[in-house]
Amino acid sequence: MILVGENINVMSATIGPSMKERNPKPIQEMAKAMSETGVDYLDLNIGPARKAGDDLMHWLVETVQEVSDKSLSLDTTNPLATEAGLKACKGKALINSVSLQPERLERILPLAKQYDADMIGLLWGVEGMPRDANERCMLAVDLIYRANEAGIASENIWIDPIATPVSVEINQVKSCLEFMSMLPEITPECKSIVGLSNVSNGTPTHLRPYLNRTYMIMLMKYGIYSAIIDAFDAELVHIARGERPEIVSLVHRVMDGDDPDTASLNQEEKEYLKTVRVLTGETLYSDSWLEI
Ligand code: THG
Repeated sequence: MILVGENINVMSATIGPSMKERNPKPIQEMAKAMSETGVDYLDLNIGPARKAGDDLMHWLVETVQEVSDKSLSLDTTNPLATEAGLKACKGKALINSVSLQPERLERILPLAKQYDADMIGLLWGVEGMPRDANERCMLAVDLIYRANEAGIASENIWIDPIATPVSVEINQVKSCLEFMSMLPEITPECKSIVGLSNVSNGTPTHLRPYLNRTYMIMLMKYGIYSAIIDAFDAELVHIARGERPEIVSLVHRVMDGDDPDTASLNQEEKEYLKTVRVLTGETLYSDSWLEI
């Protein structure tokens, strides 16, 4: 799997102010630390960056490239900032969060073509969030058609069905997964990506990794190509690298309807079992799901 580290983002308590002050040190330290975790891409998330976003993204790309050779993902809704980032990127860039608003597509698709960049097609439509797997399919078809029309090959498109917090709406967690099982039929060429931390948003910080890791394993059953992750979750990276096949196999068996005897499971296996039951909707989410 391809892993995109999410930690350089404007919402972060240390990175946000460093971006604002153009203070390179905390950002370069973060980029160096992330580069050692085994992620493939660094996501540079500057948010909407309405004011001087182009200056910020240009500075950020150069600042990160001084200390890291990782590929970069440009995450902003400001198209001027995207273009400034594309100009500064040494390698093939990934343009993040290309949603289906016509004005956004009009600006971004020609940039993706011009700079020969990959793009993340975010399944966010004119009416906002898709409600189920079918709406995601319709948005995906629409997005791929428009991108192809603009000269972008399907293999350069990474489809993101948008993961949502398990504590808010379990049906959306299920739809995102269901969509992933349908994607190869819609388009065998396109790649896929999911922001795993979205799933655990709003849950207790120390428990987030359980949800992120288990959801990734569930998505792996349907051949997910890549994930946006907390680069410092070393266990998540191990799993993605195929180093925990027995845990992956347990989760997949449970998804197929297997009901293992809990007495035969160790502590870690029990935790995965409880978490997969929450993410399939069989158990209602509560902050104490691991203790029940
Ligand atoms: N899909 C795509 N792009 C995305 C997302 C997605 N970009 C943004 C987001 N989702 C992925 N990035 C993050 C970044 C940080 C967090 C979650 C997702 C996060 N941060 C901690 C918090 O808010 O509590 C800590 C922040 C800090 O470092 O202080 O959870 O789905 N295409």
